Amino acid sequence: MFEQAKLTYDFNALEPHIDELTMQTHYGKHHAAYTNNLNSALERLPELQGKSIEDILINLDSISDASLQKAVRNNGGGFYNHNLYFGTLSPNGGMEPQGDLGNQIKNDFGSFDELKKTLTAQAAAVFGSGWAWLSTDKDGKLTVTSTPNQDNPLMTHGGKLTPIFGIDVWEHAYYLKYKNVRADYVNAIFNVVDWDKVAELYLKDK
Ligand code: MN3
Repeated sequence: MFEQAKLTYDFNALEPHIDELTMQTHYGKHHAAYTNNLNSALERLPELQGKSIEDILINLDSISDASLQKAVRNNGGGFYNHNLYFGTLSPNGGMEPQGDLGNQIKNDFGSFDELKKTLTAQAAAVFGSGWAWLSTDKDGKLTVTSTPNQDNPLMTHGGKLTPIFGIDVWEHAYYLKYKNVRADYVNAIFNVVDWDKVAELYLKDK
């Protein structure tokens, strides 16, 4: 049984950048539904019992039943992606990345501002629902990509990339406050990114 990671802040804590009602709905309804639906699908896949979500998502092809594979892809992706998303936001965020992550960003993108531009452009370019990602490989090199739906870099790169930060650009992430203006939401989210947390994930996963 997978469980949603507990939020370390209140639903209203990310105001005004992410509004309370969006957080309630996003965490309390959307993320909860992905988690429940993942657990339901896994009840029919006893061979996956005890495996980590990362392992399951990297090896989706091992699920031979096409509809179950799709259910695990969509809901397992939704479960994992939102744990990462909510876990890297914080009312105390918005600072610049420091330490090894800060140095690697300068190395791979030139500056933190350039990384933000690249992530923002990827987020804007997603047609329909999806995500923009910052990922690391085993050598610590950083890459920005995007995926449709609830896919993520674990799936698209067969475990060679591990996401350490993702921007959810599904309309449910921003529509209540920002309506159709995705760009304003993407700009605002940088005020609440906990780069210390992202740096922790970077050191763990590189
Ligand atoms: Mn979402």
